[in-house]
Amino acid sequence: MFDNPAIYFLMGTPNAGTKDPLALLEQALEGGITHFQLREKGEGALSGSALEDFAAACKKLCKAYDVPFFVNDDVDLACTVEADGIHIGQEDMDCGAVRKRIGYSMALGVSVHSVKEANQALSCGATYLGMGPVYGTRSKADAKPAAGVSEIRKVKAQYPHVPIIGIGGIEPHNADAVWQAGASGIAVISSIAEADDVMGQIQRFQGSIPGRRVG
Ligand code: TZP
Ligand code: MG
Repeated sequence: MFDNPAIYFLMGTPNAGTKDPLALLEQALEGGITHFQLREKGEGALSGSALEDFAAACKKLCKAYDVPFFVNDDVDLACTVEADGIHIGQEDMDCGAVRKRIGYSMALGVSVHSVKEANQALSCGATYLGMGPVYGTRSKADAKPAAGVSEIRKVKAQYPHVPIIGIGGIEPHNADAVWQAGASGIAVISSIAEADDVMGQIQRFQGSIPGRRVG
């Protein structure tokens, strides 16, 4: 699931602003994102059956592009829509309890900030680790201060085969440090969701992948 460099797009309806969220997701899929996570949070966030319907529509679109569909935090929703994976943070459900609930047919992503948290997440059978915020971010209200890439480097040194996805304030022009630290992918909300040219922006992210630089 993370064999190739990942451009992992996260979005909920509030991130789409004035754009149609499903049209935005489709542009991102068309542009070449490799993973998608529904992260429905903040003012105006959908809930209940509206959220389930939206999640099902996102999953269907992702399936059409053969892109794995993840749900943030909400294990019930992930199970209801039969997501390909769930992503949880340190403040969410205990990762061991989540793994027990979802079994091994679903991928499990866990946000970690240190080798110690990585040890814990991997002992729960985490499929990949999210690490950040690398840079300052406007997209997460309770984000920790920007951490740079030093912890990514440490976790990578300890666990060279575990996929690490960097997140937080990542733009095409600052993605290089994240790849160089050993990340298997970059996770992005605003730089894709708010782009005037979503497909062009994804091309720029693709160009940041070492060995795939353009121009
Ligand atoms: N976790 C750490 S930073 C972040 C999350 C969910 C938000 C990333 O959004 P953006 O807009 O790409 O900085
Ligand atoms: Mg969370």
